[in-house]
Amino acid sequence: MRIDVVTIFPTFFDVLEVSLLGKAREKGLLDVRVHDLRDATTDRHRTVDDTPYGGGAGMVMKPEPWGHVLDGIADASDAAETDPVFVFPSPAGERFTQATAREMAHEQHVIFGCGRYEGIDERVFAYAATRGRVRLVSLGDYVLNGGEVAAMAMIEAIGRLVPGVVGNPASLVEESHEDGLLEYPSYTKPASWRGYDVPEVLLSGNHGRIAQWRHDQQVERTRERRPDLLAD
Ligand code: 6GU
Repeated sequence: MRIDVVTIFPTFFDVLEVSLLGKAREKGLLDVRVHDLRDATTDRHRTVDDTPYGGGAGMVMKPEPWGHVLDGIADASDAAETDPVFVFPSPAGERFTQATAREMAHEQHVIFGCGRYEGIDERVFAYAATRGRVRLVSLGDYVLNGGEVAAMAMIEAIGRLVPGVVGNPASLVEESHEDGLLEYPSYTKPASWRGYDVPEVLLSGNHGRIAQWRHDQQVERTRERRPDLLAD
């Protein structure tokens, strides 16, 4: 899977060199390329933003550098590939969920456009739609300073679902959100620790009872912590 990231803070993405995703890149499972938006500017000050038409607080990212860099990435795209998906992290986007991550893990090419300031000139999204599919995607109902941290979270959520990235695929199945419920609680040795005991059922060796208990725990936790998930 090919992932391009456009940002004015390319070093944010240095962390993608470590841990599971770093290994996946070494193995060639993920081809991640980070582009500095300022390299696509033409003025001496490498300007990427300007004041908003209509007035208001803050600055808006100018369309020209975005057009230039998105063209460069789309043109370099393998001609045989299906159209890329442009993902613009935005608190004004659709909600990013495990289902979104699963969909995107099937893509050949995802391009993340990280906005800063008050956002990106709206015409950039319309233009990107002529070069691929476009999605504005939000992590949740709170505001970050820019798309970088959100893109990183999405890249990790998507990347770990790409076949081969997580060593034991079975470990992806019983996670929170995979079946619409929160994960059941986990325990390891010792069976007794500082007065806290591992639930007896887990020591019973009765796999049917264990499965039932785990499922009950999932439902109970979900009802307590995330009743909205049960409503769906
Ligand atoms: Cl995707 N971007 C920004 N800037 N803030 C957010 C977000 C995204 N998701 C939640 N807050």
